[in-house]
Amino acid sequence: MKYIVTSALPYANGKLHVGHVAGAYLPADIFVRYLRLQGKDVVFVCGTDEHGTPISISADKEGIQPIEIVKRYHQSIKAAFDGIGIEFDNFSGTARAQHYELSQRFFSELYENGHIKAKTTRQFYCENCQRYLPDRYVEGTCPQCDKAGARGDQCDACGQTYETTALKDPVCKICGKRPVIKETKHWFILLDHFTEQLKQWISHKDYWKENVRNFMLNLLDQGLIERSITRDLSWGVPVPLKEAEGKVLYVWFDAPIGYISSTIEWAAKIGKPELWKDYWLDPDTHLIHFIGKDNIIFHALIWPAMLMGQNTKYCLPHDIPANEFMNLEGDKISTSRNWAIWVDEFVQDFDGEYLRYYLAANAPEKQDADFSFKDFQLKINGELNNVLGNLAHRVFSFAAKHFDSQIPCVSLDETPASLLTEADQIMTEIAASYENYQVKRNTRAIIDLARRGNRFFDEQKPWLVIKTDKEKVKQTLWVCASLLQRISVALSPIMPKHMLALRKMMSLPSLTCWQDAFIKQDFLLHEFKPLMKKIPDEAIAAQIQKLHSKADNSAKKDYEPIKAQISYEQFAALDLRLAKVLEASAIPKTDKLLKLKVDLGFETRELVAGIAQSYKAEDIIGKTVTMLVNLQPRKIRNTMSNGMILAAHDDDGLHLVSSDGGQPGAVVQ
Ligand code: B3M
Ligand code: ZN
Repeated sequence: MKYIVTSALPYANGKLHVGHVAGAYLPADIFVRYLRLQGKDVVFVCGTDEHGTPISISADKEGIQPIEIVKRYHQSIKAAFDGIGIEFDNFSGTARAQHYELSQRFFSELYENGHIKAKTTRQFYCENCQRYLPDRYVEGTCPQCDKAGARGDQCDACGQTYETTALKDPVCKICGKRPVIKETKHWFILLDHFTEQLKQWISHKDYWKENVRNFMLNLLDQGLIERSITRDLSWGVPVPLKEAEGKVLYVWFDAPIGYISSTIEWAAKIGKPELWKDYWLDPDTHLIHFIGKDNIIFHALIWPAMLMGQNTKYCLPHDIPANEFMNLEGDKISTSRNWAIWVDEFVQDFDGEYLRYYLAANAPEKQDADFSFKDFQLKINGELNNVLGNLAHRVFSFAAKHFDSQIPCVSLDETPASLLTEADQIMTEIAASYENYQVKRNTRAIIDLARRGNRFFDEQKPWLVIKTDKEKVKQTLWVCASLLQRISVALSPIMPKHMLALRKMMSLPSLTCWQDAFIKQDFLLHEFKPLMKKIPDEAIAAQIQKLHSKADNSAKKDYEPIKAQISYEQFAALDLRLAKVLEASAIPKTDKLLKLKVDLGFETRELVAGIAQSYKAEDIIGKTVTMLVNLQPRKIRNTMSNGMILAAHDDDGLHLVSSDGGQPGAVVQ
């Protein structure tokens, strides 16, 4: 049996935070590692979702092309996955040529098979920007809950989706003007064509998570409606129809196709370009989509319908484990308020596998979970260190002291033998939980195994018995080491590197399969060092402080108070000019100051500018900037500074106010 395991494609529009990881990525990675231990044939794919209005809006704001935003975040997201050991077989992106081609083929086949129809619709249109305003390009008041800040397609406050034109008090996100309503043609997928097939398909899915299955049954009950799958945008996969020029496929139409195009890319990369077909074109393949709960409708309804409408017979999703959300310190994670823990920063401060363990132990499987730094510390110190690390330490150091680091396999009396029998039962339960995506339960079961080992060690009192019955102590040590051997397998999907280290310390070969847990053998200890490290209180206090100060800073940004009013005369007293930077050099022994020579047309001047933390000298030579030329000269570090250049500052640092044309000396007013 083959498996295709996927994780929702993260938008290439921001960094990865712990909430993302907890929902769609870590559970998938753990599942794949487990399947591989069971010898299953799995391909694990993902990639960035590179279309959609948030990306083109970010690009508009920065004055760059969407592909630049995409490249930036694709890299950053990939690095974050590497940092926490999430290892896809392929991590692609949806702006690649073969993804375009496949997405267009999906559209064309649905179209030719009569599952798509065109309709004239009403859309917001900004006359100032001369463009339609799909989805997030327009903002207004929610027609359902009356809260401001609702988007064109959805209100984040109440979670409702609605017809864009229902939005009250709409404004264009680009220029802030009020848009008009204009007609435009769009293409819709006729979901009701698939009602019977979907009902039939879902009737066999009694093993699905309840939230996903009920959601689907509910939708099917209500009756399926047609959904628009095109947009008036320039960034996206062009709609492959002559009459649809200038329109692109809706991001949610092309995104799931990315699962297939990523697999195609993988097959080509490993030199077996046809291999993807063995997975996707086999109806028995277990296609498993790990997602967050907000993506259920797309994966459980629209995507299967898209697959059903193709001539090519792709396999359909076998299971869709959708997770709930993760909050942070009791509050919803919010990237705009900077209330988030970014994975790349976190792994600078802590071992990435500690994060994996914590997110697994606290997985939002059945309900929303909360990330709390104190709880993180408690789990790492209290469970990994005090229970698991402690068991390894006491067993290994005892064996080093009394048995020359050898723990030979011995035959067991009833009590130690029954401990291993129980352990093997727990191992069976652990395997079953991995199969059902219940990683939270497994962290408990595994720590419980270690706890049993500690209890057994305590009860057997080897430090006393060693004086009278060496053989009995050998049994104690071998049983505890055998528990550690089982743990080195059971915990490896969650903490692969640490478990590899544990196996090395016991001279066990690298893992090949789940059965490695049960091989009876002698253990020879090899350079053992502490398996886990404790997280000190200061480290946690520093994280909590960092989190709050980042959030405060981002909140402040919104409320920078306006200074007292001034008269026009006061403003006119400022003599602002364009100035071209001729020379720039760092001032020695300072890290903020640059010495500049600028051309003002009528003269050149020297001045000192406090911009060195954001600009290198060579970055600004040749730039035309804005300068206050009638400011009293001032001596700074032995240089007479004759004027001041203007810069804006925000969280990212300083940004020189430069001009897009004009001669040096020109008056700015
Ligand atoms: N990019 C949405 C999300 O991250 C999305 C998933 C696509 S999966 C095909 O919520
Ligand atoms: Zn506009």
